[in-house]
Amino acid sequence: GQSPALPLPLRVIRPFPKSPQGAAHLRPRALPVRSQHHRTSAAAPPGLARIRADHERALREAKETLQKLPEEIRGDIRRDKEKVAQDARGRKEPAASGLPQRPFRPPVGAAGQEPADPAVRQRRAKIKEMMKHAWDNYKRYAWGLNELKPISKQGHSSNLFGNIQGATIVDALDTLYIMEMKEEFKEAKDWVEKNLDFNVNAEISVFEVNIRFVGGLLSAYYLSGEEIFRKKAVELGEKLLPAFNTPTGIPWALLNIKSGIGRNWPWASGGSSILAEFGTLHLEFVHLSHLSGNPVFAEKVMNIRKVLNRLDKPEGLYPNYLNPSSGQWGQHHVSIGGLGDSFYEYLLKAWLMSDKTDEEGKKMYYDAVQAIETHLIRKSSGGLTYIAEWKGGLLEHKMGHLTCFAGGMFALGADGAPSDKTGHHIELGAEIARTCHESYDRTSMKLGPEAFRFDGGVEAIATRQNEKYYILRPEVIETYMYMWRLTHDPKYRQWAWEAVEALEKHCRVDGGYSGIRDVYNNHESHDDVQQSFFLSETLKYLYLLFSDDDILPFEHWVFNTEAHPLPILHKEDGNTTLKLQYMLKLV
Ligand code: DMJ
Repeated sequence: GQSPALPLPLRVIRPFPKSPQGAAHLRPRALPVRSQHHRTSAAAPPGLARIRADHERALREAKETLQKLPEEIRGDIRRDKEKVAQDARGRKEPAASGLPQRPFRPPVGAAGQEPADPAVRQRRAKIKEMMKHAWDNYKRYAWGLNELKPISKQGHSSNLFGNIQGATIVDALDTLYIMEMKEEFKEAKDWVEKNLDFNVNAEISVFEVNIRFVGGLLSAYYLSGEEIFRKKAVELGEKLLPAFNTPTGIPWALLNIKSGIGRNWPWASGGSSILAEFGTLHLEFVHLSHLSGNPVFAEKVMNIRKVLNRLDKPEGLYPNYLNPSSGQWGQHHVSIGGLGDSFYEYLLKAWLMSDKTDEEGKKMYYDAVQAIETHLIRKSSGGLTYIAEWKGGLLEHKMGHLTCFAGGMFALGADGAPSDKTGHHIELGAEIARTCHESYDRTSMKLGPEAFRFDGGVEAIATRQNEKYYILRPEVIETYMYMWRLTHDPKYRQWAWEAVEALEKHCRVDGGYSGIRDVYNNHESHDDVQQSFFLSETLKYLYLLFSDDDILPFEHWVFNTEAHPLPILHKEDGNTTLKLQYMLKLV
């Protein structure tokens, strides 16, 4: 609505000559200024008279045109096209115009060599084929919508994104890029350019939109250098800012991005915000400041840390619920799975992404891991290490599929672990990987359940019907990827391949990939959803597992919690400018 009208007011009523050149060359150039005024001016000839006048003018212009040389006509057409394109650009990108110029640094390891070993190469090619199957079907049946229903072959909308559309496209961009699916990347980019619209009346999940849309756009920018992604990311980041308008600055979980009104999930303890949600904005928001030159994004997430650091933590643990008005904890439930998980992940990765200058993030991470080890990590009688949940001091001996990401996190953080604990943290990662592999191996389908228990005589098995589903989640494969990169133990590739075979056997259907309702059953009952994170995470981590380590190397990238790679802001690249140091509270 903010665009100036294109100068074509009379197009619909002008009788264009049916010349081979058509009418395009007659349009903006041929329209005298007066004719634009005809539309609104009181002096315009009414009704038939006006049509006749227009008709005569069109004939006159057509005659003039026919007297022109073909090159002149071609020149006119070119100029007209350029003008229309220019007008359209001016219309579409007003918010972006404020962004500072920024030289684009070519990314390190955005693509790599083919693996030398033919068997590995073949496996990698298979994973690319899976991506193609998922993408092609999304494109065929749900293009432009958020997700695909692969059985009913239609779009699936999740209320996490309100009516923001295109989650699968934005989530898949960087996977398409690193798999060198150039045509698909181009069509995804064109869609973003023409259709991705945040000017909608939508109540969205701040966390989900941040990790999938902001994260996806940031990665697409850092990989391809296409400005449209930077502009869209910053535009969306600005839309999320009103979520922080709470007495403490701890953001709301839900935000209407048109009205700027936020609220929390009605089920969350005493009106609380959720640790894993407000604690999983840091990486993206620091990059938004970095790319926009506007410190406000980084300030918002640094304030979250400040609030957390002022609070007492029971046994050094972070409860999952925090009230954004009072600044007090809600229920004392602690989890490294759902509701808590990526908060811990982002503490570690904030430190890594700052080129190990963010000492505060580092301390918070290693202190938290210490408390987790003491109070939550246990070993089953069968020798499996697991991470339990903590409810007001009592342990629930249950581990979620989501919790399995922690194996990769412990291994990734091993290098910086204090008091010579590097080997211990790698070992912890390996033990969690083994437990999570067991949770897959102990099902009929060799795919892991949503949650598994270590009580009532079972180990690594789901006992409740509503915990037996698998929705194409990535966490176990994610942990294999970190363990593979950091140890090169071939068992991780082996386990990942078992998962590929199970996905192909049970989740692949004609119309894409679907989740499974009960992985202990011999017959598939499909849930009919192809989650966008299957393309952004599961398939990307698999592809990296069967690639050499020089694709998205850890020295240069950290992955956000949706597997979107963000570059490390290296000191020697002049990235720790005063402003950035200020964001990270280093000055
Ligand atoms: C993804 O959106 C992210 O990995 C998030 O951290 C947790 N949930 C899904 C995948 O399971």
